[in-house]
Amino acid sequence: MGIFKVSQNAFLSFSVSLPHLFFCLCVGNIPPGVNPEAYQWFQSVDTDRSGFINLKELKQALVNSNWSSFNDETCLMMINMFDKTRSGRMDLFGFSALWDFMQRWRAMFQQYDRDRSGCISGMELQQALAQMGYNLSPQFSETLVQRFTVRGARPGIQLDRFIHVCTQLQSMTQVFRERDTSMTGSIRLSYEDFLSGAVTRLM
Ligand SMILES: [Ca+2]
Ligand SMILES: [Ca+2]
Repeated sequence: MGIFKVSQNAFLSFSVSLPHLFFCLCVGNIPPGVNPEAYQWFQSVDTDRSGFINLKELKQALVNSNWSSFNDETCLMMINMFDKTRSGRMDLFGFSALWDFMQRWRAMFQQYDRDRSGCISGMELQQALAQMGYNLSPQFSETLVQRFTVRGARPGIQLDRFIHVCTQLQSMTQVFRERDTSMTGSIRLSYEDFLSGAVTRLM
């Protein structure tokens, strides 16, 4: 499954490891705490050589398994998550953290795409959410798939929207848990509390 247009071979060979020669050549420039492969990917994605990755550069670098570009919402969400400088773009350190984040979600996507169709069906999403610890109905998963299927495509969620959906679910669940102090599974919210939770947590 392709994920990145740029340096795709390097990405796919992650588990095989890159030639030692490359690491010997570039390892001296890599700051501590930055993944060497993230460092290499950063050089490819930072096309204007600004030292930062902006939304446009990120969007050009990320692809789904059907070769469609990542959607704007997911790219923006990821930049917001890893923009440590609060400047609307990622530096090398934020980008390295994004690399780890992408590795984890990509592996989960492949694990839960049980029929290897390249997208997550309602049933696959239901199994994924159950294994992630969510107690949600199959109907809820079907609703999510309908909501996040690209218009005109067959039902299913691509990697970008899978990451978006799961990250938003995590975030909203956290809002709920913070208020469900007695862990009863239900909370009372004022209208403005509800809106505040949505506004501050939905990225
Ligand atoms: Ca740049
Ligand atoms: Ca599938």
